[in-house]
Amino acid sequence: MAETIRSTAEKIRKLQVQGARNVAIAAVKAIQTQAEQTKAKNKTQFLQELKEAQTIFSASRETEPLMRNAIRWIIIQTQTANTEKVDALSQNVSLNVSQFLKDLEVSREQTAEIGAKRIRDGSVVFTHCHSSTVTRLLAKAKADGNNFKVICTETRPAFQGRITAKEMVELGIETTFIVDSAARTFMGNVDVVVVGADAITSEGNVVNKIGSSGIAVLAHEARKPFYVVSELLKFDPATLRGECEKIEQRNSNEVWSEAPQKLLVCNPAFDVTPNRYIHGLICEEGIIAPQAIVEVMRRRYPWIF
Ligand code: RUB
Repeated sequence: MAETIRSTAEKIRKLQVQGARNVAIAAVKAIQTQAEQTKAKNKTQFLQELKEAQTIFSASRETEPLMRNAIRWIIIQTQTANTEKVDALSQNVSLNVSQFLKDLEVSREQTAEIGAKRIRDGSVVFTHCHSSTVTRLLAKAKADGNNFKVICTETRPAFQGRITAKEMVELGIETTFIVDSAARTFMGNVDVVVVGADAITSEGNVVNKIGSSGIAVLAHEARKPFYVVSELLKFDPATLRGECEKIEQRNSNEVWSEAPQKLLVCNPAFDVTPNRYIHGLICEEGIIAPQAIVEVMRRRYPWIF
């Protein structure tokens, strides 16, 4: 097993690489390096290496279908490649990884282009955690000449909201940083809520950073639109077959490292926002009802089934 696979998986596990998109990108790049340095003697061994990497990455963070889908796509391309030669297969993986990264970038640009139109001049935008897809959309809205304010949560326990806050300040967007539990206090002044996604289920429910579903309920109560901004490839096909998306449980030390012994500290990383609280899913296809996800995936990404 190439060292790069283990070390990248470790970085992902420790949140040194954060956010669904960055996680998937890091994993496929490591697979590209592994393929370039392969010691496999034939196609069977080459595929075996890819499958070992798949197992290691899938275990590094459980709630990351974009990473799983990306690796699966690379394996399918390798299985169906019309060659037995290891050199050619290695080159194939390299090309497929580059193609995947390019497509992911195009999806994000299309998503930003579409979603930026929902960020009106003079409005107040609420976001939670750090989603590179959301911050790209906000950067596009700003570049389009809209002046808007952002409210972002700190996002306990790992404070990923600070990454969003820094990015917003760098973009010159007036930003207010609040503790997670202040969300309801501020919701009345908000015009639109935008959050990212880690997983989208077959029912169109969305798994995102813990706290997202509570914010969705608050937005609903205050009659503010709650949008999810996400690449379609965060859809998890296993949910169509009846599996429930696994919710990663993180180390309790992240919440309270010196907690009294015998205290049970729970630290789920994500929660599920039911589709009824989601105004729309902003993705490369356009703004769609989250319930349309299976139909859209069948048309755009049939290999996923
Ligand atoms: C990050 C998080 C982000 C999504 C989407 O959680 O919940 O909203 O991953 O991010 P964590 P992106 O920090 O635990 O990975 O749009 O960048 O894929």
